[in-house]
Amino acid sequence: MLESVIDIRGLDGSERAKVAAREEAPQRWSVDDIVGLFELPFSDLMHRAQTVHRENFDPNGVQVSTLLSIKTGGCSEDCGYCPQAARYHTDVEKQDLMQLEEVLEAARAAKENGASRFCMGAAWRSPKQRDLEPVLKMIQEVKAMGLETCATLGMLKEGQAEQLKDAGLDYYNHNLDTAPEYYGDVITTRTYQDRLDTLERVREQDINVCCGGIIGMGESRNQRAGLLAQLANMERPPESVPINLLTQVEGTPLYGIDELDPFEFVRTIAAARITMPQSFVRLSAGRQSMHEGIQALCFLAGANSIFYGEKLLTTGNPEAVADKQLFGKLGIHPL
Ligand code: SAM
Ligand code: DTB
Ligand code: SF4
Repeated sequence: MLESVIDIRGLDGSERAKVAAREEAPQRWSVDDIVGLFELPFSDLMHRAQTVHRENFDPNGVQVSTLLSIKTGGCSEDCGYCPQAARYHTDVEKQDLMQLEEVLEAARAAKENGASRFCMGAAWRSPKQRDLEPVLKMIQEVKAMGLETCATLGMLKEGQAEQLKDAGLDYYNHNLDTAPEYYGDVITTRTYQDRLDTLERVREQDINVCCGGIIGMGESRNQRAGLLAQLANMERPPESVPINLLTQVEGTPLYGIDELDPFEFVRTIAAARITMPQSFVRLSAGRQSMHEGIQALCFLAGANSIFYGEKLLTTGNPEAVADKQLFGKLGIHPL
């Protein structure tokens, strides 16, 4: 291989590390390779993640998205983590599809607060054509405000991704959630393959893919690595990879499960950064319960995107002022 004949004698430490990281990077990540990353001493893992991060991104820039739940609750699916599933008894109040003007008002506020992307989420298994049409209008108008647009509406049928593309959609979020072998323990009303099919439809239309998962659902380390292997080995890895820490909501089956050690979450972010060097890795749900120090470690591990604003879809997120202060303390600037 060409890289193996590079003479590293004249390089300084960080340059040598870059060459080493390039040489080590396999084309395809096996689950065992990724478990190997998780097993590294914490400092070594962080160093590798930082090296990869600095080769590919401005290390102090973080992309900022704001989420809005445009249709809430009453969902027919059985995702074991989700407060919006109709079958679980949670405090979420069902709300029909929002009116265009209300959505635009929220998008305007998000833009004023510094968000560059506006993500609209709907608690649907899959959008019906009569539901999709008003959403297409929302996408067109939000885009016209100069914001990037993202939507997460469930599974897409033939032709729906094309309509979203024509409306100006920049990103479609659809998560794999966990490793294939743990998936059936969490969701039974749709398959892993259904998710891959939707992602394929999004890709075919050249819409950017936002796809990640949830950590802390009782999965093993092997399964965390298995989720990352699925993402990293895609023909084109997702442009955006949300790593959510499970937000436990009373009434959902996963409520009360053992909490994940925060360092394991940081390790997952670092492994995502190393295996998907050019993707934005989003430190997604779970920040409200996370100490600032752990969030700082996540940024150090290569997370470079967050959700900003007091609410995610139905659960809380840190106060905007607190995030501004954190960015200030860490010298991070929004992208
Ligand atoms: N209904 C659509 C779907 O499932 O694709 C879109 C909305 S759904 C709420 C979007 C994603 O939010 C889920 O795939 C899941 O990864 C994440 N999510 C939902 N509830 C969560 C929770 N309690 N903690 C962390 N992430 C969660
Ligand atoms: C993603 O991966 N995380 C966001 C977004 N995509 C849609 C959603 C997190 C939801 C957390 C639970 C809630 O607020 O209902
Ligand atoms: Fe419905 Fe999406 Fe929640 Fe699953 S994650 S129950 S599909 S809203």
